[in-house]
Amino acid sequence: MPETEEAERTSVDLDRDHVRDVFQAMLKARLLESKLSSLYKAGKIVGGVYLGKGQEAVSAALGASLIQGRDIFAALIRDQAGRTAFGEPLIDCTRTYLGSVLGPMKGRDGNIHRGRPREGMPAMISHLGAQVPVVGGMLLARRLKGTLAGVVGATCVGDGATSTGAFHEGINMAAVERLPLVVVVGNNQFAYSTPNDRQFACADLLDRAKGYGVGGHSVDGTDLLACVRVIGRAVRLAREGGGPQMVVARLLRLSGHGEHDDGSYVPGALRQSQLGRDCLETGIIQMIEQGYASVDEIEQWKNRFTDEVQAAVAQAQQEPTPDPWSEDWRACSSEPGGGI
Ligand SMILES: Cc1ncc(C[n+]2csc(CCOP(=O)(O)OP(=O)(O)O)c2C)c(N)n1
Repeated sequence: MPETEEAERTSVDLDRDHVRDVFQAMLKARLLESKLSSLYKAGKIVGGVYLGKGQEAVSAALGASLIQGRDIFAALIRDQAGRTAFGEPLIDCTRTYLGSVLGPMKGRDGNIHRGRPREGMPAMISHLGAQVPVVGGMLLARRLKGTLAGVVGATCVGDGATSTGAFHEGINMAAVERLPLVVVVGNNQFAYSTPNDRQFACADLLDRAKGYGVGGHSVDGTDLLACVRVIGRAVRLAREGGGPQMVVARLLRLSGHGEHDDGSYVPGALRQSQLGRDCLETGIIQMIEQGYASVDEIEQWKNRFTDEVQAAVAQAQQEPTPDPWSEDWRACSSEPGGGI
């Protein structure tokens, strides 16, 4: 049995508080995103809404394995849970979606394109795979400054992103430099409506890790505890000097590509398969059966997070949007010699 599958199945005790943190981030993200979906359908959000429904276990397991204030996390469109686990406040999300001038992007950039670079969260780049070289570059910069010790830089990508040039160049460079980079691939079987067999011809995306000489790990992305184990292990290996690590998580996205898409191209049989399990539902069962939380506790968390989501939406809704007449920002520098 490959080492990683063994790690996935092992019954090694997990840290109770850590598992509870991961689960709470999943739950909070699901509640927040279901509110965002309603706001979108009510016409209250400008631009697209992209959800991580079904991918929360993978994303939260990564976000919670990273150390706030030290590590780097470049979240992508399915990473509300990872952002929450890494410490992004809900208000950053609602302010950006609702265009508040008080948000981290000051109401100038849309929905998921938000970040706090100084706090280790580069603002999301839409171009697929592009964050792999960005995180690699940030790690290299820390090496040059002498501040890389004990740091991990991580990003998530989809299966489609693994066929882009930026992904390959980024992984290759990180492998050559043995950077502490973790790339988690959420293989949700589709890149928009293009299925895996029209995207790549290798048997498994892990073959790509082998090709570049980086550590490879495979995990059932619908299994909360397996995600905590396998992704946690990959982060630990990178932190301890093992070089770049790639995790491929098998799952299905339980929403359309964005809320404008009904996902009707996903075959029913796939939805009914193991891949189509809802990681939150599986996670609730695991939490209760394995004693990480009680039914009552989960109910209390749900109520508390629902209130927090409502409060974050209400606050952002009453805040001003940018005033074009008082904005002094421009894309091109007005400094002498600074323009294009
Ligand atoms: C370089 C580039 N090409 C195309 C797009 C348009 N686009 C955005 S998301 C997406 C599909 C992404 O699929 P995948 O990487 O599998 O991630 P998923 O959405 O399934 O999580 C495409 C084609 C883009 N953003 N960047």
